Amino acid sequence: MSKVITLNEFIMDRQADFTNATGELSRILNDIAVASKIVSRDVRKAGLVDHILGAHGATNIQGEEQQKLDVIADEQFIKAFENGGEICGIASEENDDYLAFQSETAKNGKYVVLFDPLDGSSNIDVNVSIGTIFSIYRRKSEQGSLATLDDMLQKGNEQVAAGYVLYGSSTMLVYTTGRGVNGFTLDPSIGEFCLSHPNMKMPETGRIYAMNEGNIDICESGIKDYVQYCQSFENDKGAPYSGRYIGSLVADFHRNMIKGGIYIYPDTTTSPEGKLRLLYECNPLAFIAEQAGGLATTGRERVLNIEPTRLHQRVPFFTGSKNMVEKAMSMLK
Ligand code: P6P
Repeated sequence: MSKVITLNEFIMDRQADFTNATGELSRILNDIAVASKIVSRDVRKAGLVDHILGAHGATNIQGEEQQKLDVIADEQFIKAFENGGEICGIASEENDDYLAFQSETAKNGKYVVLFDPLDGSSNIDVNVSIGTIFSIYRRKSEQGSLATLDDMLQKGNEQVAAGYVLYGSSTMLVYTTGRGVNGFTLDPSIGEFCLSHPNMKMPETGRIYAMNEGNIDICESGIKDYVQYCQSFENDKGAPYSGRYIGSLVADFHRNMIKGGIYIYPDTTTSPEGKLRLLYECNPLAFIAEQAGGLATTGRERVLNIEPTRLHQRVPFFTGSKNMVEKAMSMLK
């Protein structure tokens, strides 16, 4: 039986890879891991504790009812970042504006984190997997000052790290710092994330396409052509395609990381910019997809090249196995 490598050990070992690493990024990743364990504990009992279930009543900037777990998760991560001492500010799906932390310690932080604390939360009541998505940047503003909006509006290719936590049949944390992608599974018996998926690579092709086909008549015809292609032909390994759509981005994305596949959320007549948010959903997953050998585009351009203009801006999102994303893009007019 091989030695169990915990996330802490892995981060410390990898810290040596970075010549000028001073441990700050390692501490941030550990803070995320601790907050994720707490959120995982709360998610696992969501069906039992009435005070958590049900809409929080308030609605977030997306106009979506906030499930109480959304708010709890958001607060958990903000507390971890604010007290960690490395982060000077954050932006979150659940907060209309970015937050610049006020303490002298936090103002000396060199990084900012953008995150979606609990994506897919509308699935909580039906016990479907949900996830956290995060993206870490070096600040652009002067150390010692308050974080600024410019610190948040950076291109995806400026990320120093990105990852997701999947609260599924097990709780997994998957992240990259630009040197490949590694996955860790939470062992609740010891409370540690343990290396379970070293050096993750997204299969170049797959047989799964994930899209809300209810939108098929309100998006561009090339997408309908691609879906019909999947329904009529076999993939380049002679296997028939299958439609699988969980309706929870992190779960659909992670399945494609393991098995290969494509996830498409296009722009539609009702969502002309698409539904998914650039800064804390598409950019971090695009970083991971590319590091694992996959692709992430808007259907026309590389997601990581997009110059952001608004915190909660949305983009169309095509991500997954290289061959499948290229095929889908070739069918767009
Ligand atoms: P639809 C959840 O709200 C989410 O942001 C993603 O997790 C998911 O992939 C998508 O929206 C589902 O959207 O319109 O298909 O219900």
